[in-house]
Amino acid sequence: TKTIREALEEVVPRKQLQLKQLKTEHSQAVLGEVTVENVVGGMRGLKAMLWEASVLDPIEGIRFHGLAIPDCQKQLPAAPGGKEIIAESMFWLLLTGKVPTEAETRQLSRELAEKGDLPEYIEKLIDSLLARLPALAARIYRNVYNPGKPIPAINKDLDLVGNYVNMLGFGDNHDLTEYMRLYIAIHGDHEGGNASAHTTHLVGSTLADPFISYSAALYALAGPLHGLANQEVLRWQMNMQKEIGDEITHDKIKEFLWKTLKSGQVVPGYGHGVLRNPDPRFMALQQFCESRPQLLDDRVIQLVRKTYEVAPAVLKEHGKTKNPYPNVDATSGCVLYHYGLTQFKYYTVIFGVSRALGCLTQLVWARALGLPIERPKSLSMDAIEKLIKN
Ligand code: FAM
Repeated sequence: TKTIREALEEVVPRKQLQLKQLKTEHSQAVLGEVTVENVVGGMRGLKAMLWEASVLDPIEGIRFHGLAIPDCQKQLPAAPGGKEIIAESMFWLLLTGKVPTEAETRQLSRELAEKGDLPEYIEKLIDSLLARLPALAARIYRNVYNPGKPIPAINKDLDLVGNYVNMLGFGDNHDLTEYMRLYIAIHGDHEGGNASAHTTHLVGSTLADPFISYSAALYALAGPLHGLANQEVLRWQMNMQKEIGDEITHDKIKEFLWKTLKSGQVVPGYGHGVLRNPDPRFMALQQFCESRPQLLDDRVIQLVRKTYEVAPAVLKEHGKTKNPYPNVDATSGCVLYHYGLTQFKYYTVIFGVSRALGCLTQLVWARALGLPIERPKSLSMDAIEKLIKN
């Protein structure tokens, strides 16, 4: 059984060599062209960033080192007594590119639980942040919503998310624990260009420490077009429920969707900067609901499902968004709500605990490969016009 350090040590020299070869043999190779649309359109589509752990295909969705979410669900070890992927097995895959064995996963759980004896260069990057993040996020939750109640100590025999749910005060809810394991594993990374990942990378490229780099990312995650969307979705769904009453019909949902769009708002949970199909993370969370009859009886969960049946056609007719399909946020909050984690404001914090997996993985790689400070060239509109004329 390898430790995560040993697994990483095997990969680092190979990747360092790969980067060296790219730099020496192919540094002038052209990867694409830069158009005015790229520059004025938020850099969408511009291939301008190195990111190792995941690649987002517009149609198939996210792949972690080539593995799609259903592959991860088949191959990555779950918690003892559980079925869903856990953060540790996902983190191992993201960091090393390899599927860990069950024993390696358990060992990483224990190392994190004990804030283990990791070597110094990755200790700073992984152990000091990743292992403590659930406890920190749980303390915030308990202080804000349940002040005065004691927080249970970390159980060294439990996985990271098992401990997190326990500290949040829901440890006896096995289904919520399993949901959170799946949620946190599949939100772990989504390529490098999304706002939070890119922020970590940019700030980290100044050699700011991981706490500062990831704190900056959380501010990006807090925007309603990014991580805050998951709480916005639930608020919006509940307003819809209030307005349309007990009898949920496709026509009533359609009417509500049009009302949202005509008021100039976006439909939260729909659309994406890269994806052009229903998000496989949305599908994985929907499948979780379908395997549990009590979730299917929940009215908000039914409303999410029914909205999915009509929203893509409405958004196509509206004609603006390039992707009329749901992203993961369209469904993630309603299941938390069902299980009693009803404080919307906290949902983006859970996303933040999860996204640390991918962002910190890339920080490790940025350090291991000695990537330079990020510094793209900016252009004024006058400069763009001059370049076009030439
Ligand atoms: N409802 C209505 N209009 C939408 C829309 C939606 N869900 N998504 C995009 N549009 C509009 C968009 O506002 C833009 O309009 P203008 O031309 O008037 O500016 C037009 O369609 C083209 O946008 P796009 O190229 O399809 O999307 P972008 O790449 O600019 O933006 C998102 C991507 C995700 C910011 C956008 O789809 C959105 O605002 N969605 C709703 C918020 C949301 O669910 N965010 C969560 C994203 C999630 F993946 C995450 O980060 N967790």
